[in-house]
Amino acid sequence: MFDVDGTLVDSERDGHRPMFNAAFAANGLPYRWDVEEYGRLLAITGGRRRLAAYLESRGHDPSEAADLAARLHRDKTERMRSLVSGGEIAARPGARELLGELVAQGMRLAVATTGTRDWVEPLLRRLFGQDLFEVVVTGSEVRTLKPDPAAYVEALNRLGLPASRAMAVEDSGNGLRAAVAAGLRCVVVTNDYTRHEDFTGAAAVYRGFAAWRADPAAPLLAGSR
Ligand code: XBP
Ligand code: MG
Repeated sequence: MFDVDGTLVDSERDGHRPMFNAAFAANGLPYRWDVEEYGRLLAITGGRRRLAAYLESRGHDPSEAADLAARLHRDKTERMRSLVSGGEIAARPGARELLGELVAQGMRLAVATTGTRDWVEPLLRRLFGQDLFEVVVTGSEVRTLKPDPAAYVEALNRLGLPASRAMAVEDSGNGLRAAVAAGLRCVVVTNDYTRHEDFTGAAAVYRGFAAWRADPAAPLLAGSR
């Protein structure tokens, strides 16, 4: 069960972040998130929640912040869809190869993300094909986002599997906590934004898919334990 943002794709710094900034600009707002500030804001999962929390921190009252965040997020989601359809978001190196190896071993694949379905679905279709993932649960279908386990619980339900028969792959501490709270073992594949986070409880931590695939003790490639 794979996370998307930061895991299958490096989508945050040069994908979502500039699209949030374009939405600010198009709506006449002076805010711009640089690489560093966006990294701190990633602690709040979900683009709309992230926007609302930020707007409140900039002095917008909570109900105005919620409305404005919803409007900005719709705008940003459209921009993200265009980025995806323009082929601007690539798979992380080695991700496609790993997925192919897992399928060849007869594993069933799923996605559990807090991202919005409107851009997640076209992205997965474009990068990995229509039918690779048997189940795709996005942030649009669950009430609570990671680190809450809801997306993983829903994905397990749709797969019809207990957590003991599945495994999660994540890039972040929030994602790891969501997976562990759902009872899943979790491999972490870090990226520049997450490599210093606390991954206590992970089954393994790798810097990338190449490192994972090269590791003879790799938990999934070695079969389920
Ligand atoms: C990803 C998120 C998402 C993206 C932006 O977390 O938190 O909110 O940053 O996408 P994870 P949306 O990788 O743990 O799923 O704007 O569509 O929410
Ligand atoms: Mg992630």
